Amino acid sequence: MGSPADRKQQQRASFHADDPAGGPLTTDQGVEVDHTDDSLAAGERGPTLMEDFHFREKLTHFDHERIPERVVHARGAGAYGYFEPYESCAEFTRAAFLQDPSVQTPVFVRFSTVQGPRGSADTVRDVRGFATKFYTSEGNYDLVGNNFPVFFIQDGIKFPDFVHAVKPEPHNDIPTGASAHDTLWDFVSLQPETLHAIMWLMSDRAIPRSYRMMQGFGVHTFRFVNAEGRGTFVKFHWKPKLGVHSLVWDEAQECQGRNPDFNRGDLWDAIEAGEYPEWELGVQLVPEEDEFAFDFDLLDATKIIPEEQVPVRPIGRMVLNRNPENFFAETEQVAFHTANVVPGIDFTNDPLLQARNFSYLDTQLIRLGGPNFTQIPVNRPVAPVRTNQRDGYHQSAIHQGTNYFPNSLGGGCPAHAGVDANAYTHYAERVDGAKIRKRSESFKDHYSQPAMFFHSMTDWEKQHIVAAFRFELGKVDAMTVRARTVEQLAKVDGGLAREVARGIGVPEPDGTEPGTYKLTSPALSLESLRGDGSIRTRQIAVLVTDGVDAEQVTSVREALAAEGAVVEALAPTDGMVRGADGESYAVDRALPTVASVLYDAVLLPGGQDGAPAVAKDPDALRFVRDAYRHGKPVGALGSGVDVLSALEPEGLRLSTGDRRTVADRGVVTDTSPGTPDTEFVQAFVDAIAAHRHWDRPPVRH
Ligand code: HDE
Repeated sequence: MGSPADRKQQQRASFHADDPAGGPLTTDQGVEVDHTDDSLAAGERGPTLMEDFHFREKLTHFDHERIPERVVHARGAGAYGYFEPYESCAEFTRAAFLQDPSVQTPVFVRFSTVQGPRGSADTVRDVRGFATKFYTSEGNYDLVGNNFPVFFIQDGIKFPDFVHAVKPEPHNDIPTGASAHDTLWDFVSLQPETLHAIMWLMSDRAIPRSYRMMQGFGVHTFRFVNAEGRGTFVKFHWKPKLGVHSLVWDEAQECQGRNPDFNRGDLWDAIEAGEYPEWELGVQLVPEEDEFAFDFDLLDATKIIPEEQVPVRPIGRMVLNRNPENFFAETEQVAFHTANVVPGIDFTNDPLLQARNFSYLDTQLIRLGGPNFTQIPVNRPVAPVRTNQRDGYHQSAIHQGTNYFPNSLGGGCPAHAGVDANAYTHYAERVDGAKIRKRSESFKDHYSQPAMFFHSMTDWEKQHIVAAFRFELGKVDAMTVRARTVEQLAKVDGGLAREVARGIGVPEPDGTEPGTYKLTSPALSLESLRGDGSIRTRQIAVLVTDGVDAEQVTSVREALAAEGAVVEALAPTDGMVRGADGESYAVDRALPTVASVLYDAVLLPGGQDGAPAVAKDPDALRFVRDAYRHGKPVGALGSGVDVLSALEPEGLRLSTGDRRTVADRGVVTDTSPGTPDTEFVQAFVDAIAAHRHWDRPPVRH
């Protein structure tokens, strides 16, 4: 435990509860208990006695186990790790954790969905939270971001309205984890500032394949301040090493039932397997004198600074390498707050950020039951804490000495930090204005950036957006709301609005024609975010049954595993299958317990004497069909290729008779029997690295 990043782990270990293996069961008072299966009663069939203190304590504690869930972002998963800068950022900020590449700062990150309650499914269409707590040597810094760079509203006073609209409807608490309902779209159609974030919500960014494969954004313009007191505007970006990858909507929906913990489990499993997820932290820096150099307002959180205009400069990397030990103690009780800043990082007057700086502390007081939540292990800074704050619910510190300032009786301690110390000083921004309740004129353009987002998409991304709008609005009962939303879309792009209108039974509007908004930002397309191109941690299913060519399976399996993929053999029943060579081979999972939506690709090996290995199993056929329809790579070898004829109704046309490797839009085949050559393996690996094959007809989006 030598590295600085271990400081948090050492502190955390000191809070471990006593080892239950170390002695018998006790009460909360430490009294040993010899019997916890029957309550103390007056006679064999008699009433329970009040004096059964063990029973009362056990039940009472249980009755109070739940705390309020987060009002938004209730469902989440967290992990510990570290951050290290690439080089000193002293030119822009004096933040200690951004100075020295040899210093690792411990972090805790919590990913989340927003709309659904704690028990809702992971793969819903939603924004994902990406909140990072840096336990720096100067105190905790929280970067509480999302996986979209823009937000739905411009002023925090609208947050309760927006959240009420998107949350389940008040009369029946429906729908769970979904935005496809009347109140959200009613709000959107009346509040055009939502449109930019709505475009992101309708895009594939809202259904990430993995928390490990999504970007994070600080959203607001923040301010760096260097040692000389010079300020620089800054936007924060997290970029995942594995690239940004998404699910297909049809798949995301099925996944909600097949594995509601799809994203949470994926993060947990990767960390347990030593496949530590990694992100690069980047910053867009804008000198103060360029504050008004843009055709939007830097204080408006519904706008991005296109990367082509201000490049993202990489400044460090974060690795998550440790799962929490107790979900409630750590992931549930972690308390983020946008106002947790350290010297060198400051705010701007973004009215959304200003509201957040109030809301996060306020919400922890109700959620965690009082002002001492900073003493909870996951929230404790590793920097020393010396305050005059005292008492309150759940106080666990035994404070010594005086509790006021100034004092002489306590030796004047804790004293003010000296002038040379690294105390936080607020950026001395000059502020002058009349008290008014009015949205700034510079916040008024609600259409050009949604248009830029849409126009920056590839054709397949645009198709997915249209399909998402049709799905969501198709679930809205009020036709007036559907029509009004389409009218808003028409102000973004006439073609988009008409396409959507055609799918939802409302009149096709005129509207903004191509060319009105010229700006594009290629960096917004998923095509530009492929990551390192590796297939590490991708889940590959190999469908096997008795008579399978086991040698074939073993050779591909080894080759894929060498690339870091996770390969599982799935058979109609669990246990063993008998290979064509007469040997027994272990099955990883029984087909009825899994589904194609839980894997990234599927391989169909050949069978004995040319017999297809899986053809007769309906689960296997459905597996292959779903994988194909969702654009996933499909590999087939020898007689396994015959199984693909089941995909002809889906539009697959195989070039038959070819014995060598043929790779066509993610379908990779080799009809020759026996061990495949490296050409096949490479083609299959490339198909997996490409993630999905959108050009395949007619993939169900
Ligand atoms: Fe939040 N948000 N938010 N938010 N938010 C909360 O704080 C709020 C906003 C974000 O994993 C709450 O501890 C207001 C933007 C994340 O624990 C609450 C406004 C962004 C998380 C709250 C916003 C976020 C929260 C609920 C508009 C992206 C989960 C529980 C002014 C930059 C943190 C809690 C975690 C959580 C308020 C807008 C991200 C109520 C008032 C913009 C990732 O305080």
